Order: sequence, then C-alpha cells, then structure tokens
Amino acid sequence: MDLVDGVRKGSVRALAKLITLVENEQPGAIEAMESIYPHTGNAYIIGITGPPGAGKSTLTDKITKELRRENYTVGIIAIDPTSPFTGGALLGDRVRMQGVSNDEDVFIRSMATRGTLGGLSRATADTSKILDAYGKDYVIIETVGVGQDEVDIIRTADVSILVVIPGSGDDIQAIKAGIMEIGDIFVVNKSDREGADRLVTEIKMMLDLSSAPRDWTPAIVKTIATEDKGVETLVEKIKEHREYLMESGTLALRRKERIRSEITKIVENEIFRYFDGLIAENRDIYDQRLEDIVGKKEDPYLLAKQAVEIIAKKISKKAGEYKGRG
Ligand SMILES: Nc1nc2c(ncn2[C@@H]2O[C@H](COP(=O)(O)OP(=O)(O)O)[C@@H](O)[C@H]2O)c(=O)[nH]1
Ligand SMILES: [Mg+2]
Repeated sequence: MDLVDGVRKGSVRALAKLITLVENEQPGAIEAMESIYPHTGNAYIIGITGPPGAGKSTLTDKITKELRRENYTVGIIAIDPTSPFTGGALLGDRVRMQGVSNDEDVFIRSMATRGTLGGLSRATADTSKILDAYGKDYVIIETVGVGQDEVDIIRTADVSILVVIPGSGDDIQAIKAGIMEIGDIFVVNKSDREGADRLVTEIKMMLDLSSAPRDWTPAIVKTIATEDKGVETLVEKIKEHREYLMESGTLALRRKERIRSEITKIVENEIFRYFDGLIAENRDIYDQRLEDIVGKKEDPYLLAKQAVEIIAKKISKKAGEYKGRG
C-alpha cells in the first residue's frame, strides 16, 4: 500500500490522497484502513461542536496556535453539513483558520455530508485515524449543530467541547434538548457580549439539575476567540480533563466504546451497500413492488425480509470466495 507507506513516512501528498480515497470509499479504502489501524492511538482527539456562527472555527484556530506554541502537531477536520449546497461555509472555515493554515505542521481538511447513512461519521473517524497514523499529536474535529451524525462524531472524540454564545436563547434550548451529557467542557464564547456571566450561571444550574452520574465536573470557560482571550485556560482544561481520563481509566473505556460503535457503523455501511446494489440491479421490479405496497397489495415487511435473505446469501457467497482464496 504505497499511500499508507507515504503517510507513515510523513508525505503530505500521500496524506491528502489517502483521505480522499477513504472519504469516497474508493477501491482499496478498506485495505488501507486495515494497514493504518495498528499505527493509531497516539493522537488526542478534540471534538468541538455548537451552533453555526458560535466561533468554533475561530476557536479551533486559536487552540491550534496555542498547541503549536508547545510544538505539538495538529490535524483539523472541519465538517459542515450544508456545504454541498452553499459551498461558502467551507471557505469561511478556511478564512477563520488563516492563522494556522500556512503552518506546515497543521493539516486542515474540510469535509461535507456524505450521502450514505452514517457516512459522515465514518469518514470522519477514518480521517482522524489517518491523521493519527501520520503522527499528529492532536486532531481537532469541528462540527456544527446537534443532529445524530454530529453527536456520533463528537462521541468519537476523547474530549467534547460545546460552544455556546450569550444572547441567543435557542442555544440553551438546544443544550436542554439532550446534548448536555456529551459536553466535557463548555465554552461561552463571545464573552465580549452582554450576558456571558448569566449564561455561565445557567449552564452551571443545568449541570446541577442533570441526573447523569459523573466523576468529572464539566468545566465552563469564557472566551473571546477573536481576541485570543481565555484560550490558554481552555487548553489547560483540555489537558486537565485528559489527565482525569487517563488516571480514572475512562480514556480506555471511551476508546473501547468508540471502537464498538465504529464496528456497528462499518457493518451497517457494508450491509447498506449490498441493499443499494440490490435495488440498483432490480430498479423496475423494486418500483413496481413499491407501488403494490403503497396500494396495500403487498406489505413492506415481506419485501424487507426477502431483501435481507438475498443479501445474506450474497454475503455468504462472498465469504466462501474468500475462503477459497485463503
Ligand atoms: N464578538 C466576537 N465575535 C467572534 C468571537 N469569536 C468569533 N467571532 C466571530 O463570529 C463569526 C463566526 O465565527 P466562526 O469561527 O466562523 O464560527 P463557526 O460557524 O462556529 O465556526 C466570525 O465573524 C468571527 O469573527 C468572539 O469571541 N467575539
Ligand atoms: Mg466553522
């Protein structure tokens, strides 16, 4: 595997190419990930999420600068679910990360929503592993919002940072809606605006109310990303949290949990590909049967059961072929 070799030897070109290969699920992608995997586990993964415009990219830029001051290398994965349509958002991230985008020890990759189920979180997880194997000390994943894909992505991080800003009531609503539990560190960015202290109090109150059992009391940090204020404290908190994770054994548990959900994703993805192929091969029949189901002449359960049976046969045939080869 030339690309994997290239990545291991520090070639940025190989790095970019391998990420593209894996992101697009091109032939050889799975084999490449198989050879990448043994070289992972050294990078520390930071997940940053929050509503659009909260200052995540600006913060990522400043956190990266702080880490670079200490000579750590950094990989950044910026995810914007809306970008296939707007195109502009990714550019925005790049502009916001101008401070580090010319630093050759910082690698920035923008990623858009994938078509398939869970495709984005899989692509993100793989990219993060590739950056890890390349030798990055830190990988920062920036993602927008609170959808299931984003929650899955943030779960793949070692530390989850939730960014909120004063003066927008719906942010707190969003937190209430259920992502409160995933935040290890809360950042109240744009603290130059009115209401920052009130927001800190609100978050504290909500954390007190939350019944989720925890050994780590989530830190709350006020920042003004544009002025680089509070970022040093934030990086300190990231490190404190990392020490807690290591000493308590939680890091190992989290990583095991991550692998568990990744395996589920890989299996889902693989089976879904078979299903997609099956539909593509039988498009007319499928359409006709859909009509019948809509017209109550048939039911969806039978069709689904038959599809699963066909897929199972195809998979066992393929497994037989593997055995024959090996
Ligand atoms: N006033 C103020 N503006 C900020 C702060 N942080 C970021 N911004 C601005 O908020 C806008 C959105 O920032 P961006 O980092 O792109 O947000 P993202 O969508 O969460 O990545 C930009 O115009 C930033 O310059 C801050 O602490 N204070
Ligand atoms: Mg951004």
